Amino acid sequence: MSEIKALTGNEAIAYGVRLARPKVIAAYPITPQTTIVETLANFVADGSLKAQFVESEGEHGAIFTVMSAALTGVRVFTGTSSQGFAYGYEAIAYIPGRRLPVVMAVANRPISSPGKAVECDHSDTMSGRDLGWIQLYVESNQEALDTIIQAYRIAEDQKVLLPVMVCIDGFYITHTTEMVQIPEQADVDKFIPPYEPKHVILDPANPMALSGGGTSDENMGYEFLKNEAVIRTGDVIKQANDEYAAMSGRKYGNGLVEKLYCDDAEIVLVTMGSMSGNARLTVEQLRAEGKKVGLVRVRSFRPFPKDDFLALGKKVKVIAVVDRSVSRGAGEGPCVTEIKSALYNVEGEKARVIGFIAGLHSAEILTTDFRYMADKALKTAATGQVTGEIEWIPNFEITTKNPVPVKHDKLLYPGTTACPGCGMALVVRKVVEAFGQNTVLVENIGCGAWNAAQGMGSITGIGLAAFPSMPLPSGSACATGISLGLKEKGQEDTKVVLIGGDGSLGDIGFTALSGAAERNSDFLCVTEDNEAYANTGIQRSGATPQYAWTTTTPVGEAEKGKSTPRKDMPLIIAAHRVPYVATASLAYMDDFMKKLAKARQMRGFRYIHVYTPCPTSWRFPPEKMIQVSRLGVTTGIFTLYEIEDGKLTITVKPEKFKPVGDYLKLQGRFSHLTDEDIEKIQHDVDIAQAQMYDWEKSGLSLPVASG
Ligand SMILES: Cc1ncc(C[n+]2csc(CCOP(=O)(O)OP(=O)(O)O)c2C)c(N)n1
Ligand code: SF4
Ligand SMILES: [Mg+2]
Repeated sequence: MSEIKALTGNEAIAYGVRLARPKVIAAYPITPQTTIVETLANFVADGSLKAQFVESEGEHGAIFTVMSAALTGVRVFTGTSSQGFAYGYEAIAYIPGRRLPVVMAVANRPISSPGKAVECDHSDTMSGRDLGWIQLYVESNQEALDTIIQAYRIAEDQKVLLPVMVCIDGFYITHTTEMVQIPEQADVDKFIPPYEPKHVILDPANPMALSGGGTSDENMGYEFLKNEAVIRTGDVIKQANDEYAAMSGRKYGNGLVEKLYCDDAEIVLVTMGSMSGNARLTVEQLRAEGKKVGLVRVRSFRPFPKDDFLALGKKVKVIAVVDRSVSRGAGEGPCVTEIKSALYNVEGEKARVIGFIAGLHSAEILTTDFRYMADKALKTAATGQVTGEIEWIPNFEITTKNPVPVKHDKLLYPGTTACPGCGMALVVRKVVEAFGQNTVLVENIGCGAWNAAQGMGSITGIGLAAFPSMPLPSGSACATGISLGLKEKGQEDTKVVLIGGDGSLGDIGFTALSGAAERNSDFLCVTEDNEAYANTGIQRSGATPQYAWTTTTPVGEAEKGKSTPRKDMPLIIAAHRVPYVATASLAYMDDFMKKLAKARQMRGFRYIHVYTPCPTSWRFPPEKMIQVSRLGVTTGIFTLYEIEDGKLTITVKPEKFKPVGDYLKLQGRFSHLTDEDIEKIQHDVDIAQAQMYDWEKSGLSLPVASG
């Protein structure tokens, strides 16, 4: 008997993925996709999914990892959203040309415009609609699960061999709970038998090299074939939909579009994704009032169901299309453009096409809005006149206000939106105190920017010139640009400080950080190390210590927290031979302030790494923040030091080290450790401490790169 469970849309996706039995999964957390990855991590940890699970350093890496695993002939899965889609774009664009059946779930969310963009619309996936991916947009949690399974069937079909994006509306679907029927594993195994590609590209038994070249003519030929394959996929999607219906009893229209009351309709509304529920309700109400209104939900945007709209365009008077994204400059949404283009060459009577841009950044599309749209379409049908071909709806605030300078009377204001006991707010405050007014503060997205310094310039936060939401991978590049711009303007006295998390600076943004260090760019970088991606819900980062529980390094039958030791960022930066590297702790504030003052006086690239315990992720009571910080140092887990000219000075030397258990046992993230595990950690810490003290005593400096 198949099971029925209450699942969020993201969990439904993860259940679908587990049923498909992929061999390699790689992903990077981003709201609102994160819980897909977390659920899959749990499946791997509890042994119910046998797959290699890669917690990647960013989306670029995650998507290239699954692409490359697919090159060896195994089934793969990844997922992303918004900025992650943008950051992974090179990899996303690479895959269709290699004809690899990668399946990727995308939790639809806008790509950042000036304001915050943690909402829902289709502008992320729409920006990749022409790359050669199949794009399926779903309406419900059940359809999300079913479509993931169908996606493998479609992608792996010999007539297709293309990647498939399963697009689910962020928050509306990803985070709402519905009853979902989970198909039987045996049925799914029959529907998508093990992936056995007829050609494995990277196979030593049959060596071949993927050409990066080709003549212009040959390459144009490949483009032709790719385009043909996407178009051809329409029939495969239909067949998969029919056969899935035979297996599960669930059918989604003809696979490409789902129609309601279209046979005798005078006008039809066209929708995509979660908005279709309100549209359906409105159409039912209008029908009850005797109005000849129909609904078409576009499920497959690529391939676009041109034939369905050709047929419809000959039957109905008006097609009213609702787009949840906009082709800026074209003045309309991508779906309306497709439908107009499909109908352009139709001879004789054909439907008029009108469009609505709605629901951007999660603006609600209510039944009253759909009623308004349907009324407009009915009026157009009655008069034959199109007035206002494209309309933005519902009402929104036109944000054309001129910026009004805010009068600041303080550098620091009380209050923060961080969790109680968060160390980050303290770090930001101490940096501002030490650096003063003539400073530009750059903050990478993460808890520090969103929480610790949130409200800058209003009643909480700080009153400095600041850019508090630099894209996760690029804070160091942005700080470089700001410092060079100020120099060109003769404002060399203005200091630039970049604050970011261990995840942003150490993983996804490490390339830019290393570049800035190697160039000796003129700014201070402060890393707030809370040993996790806290802002997205406590996933593992490169700085997460071995054995620690996080949502992507769970503790289960098959796993015991993170399996590898933490990345030592300050020492890696020191290897760049920059003017100044230091570590700091919130329990040793004098030491931290001295280091900030020293870094302020210097020029070039300076780096301070602050161990910043996070009560929420590390699972200890907020009032113990300073105690945990202090124990981190007195047990020898963290060493407080400075490195100048490659030489190490330890700045805080506990008289006698305490046992590491005192530190570990205060934190829930280590609660699964046995006495034996703790002994092993003690052994590692003893060695690391001895090495640091020996290095200082030797007076030796870090080797300089030759050449
Ligand atoms: C390209 C990209 N991918 C993913 C995200 C989602 N994201 C926002 S904050 C964050 C975690 C950052 O971790 P860290 O730098 O350690 O900061 P913390 O929240 O722990 O302070 C992630 C993964 C993003 N903003 N951009
Ligand atoms: S999750 Fe941790 S780092 Fe983020 S605001 Fe809360 S305590 Fe601070
Ligand atoms: Mg962090």
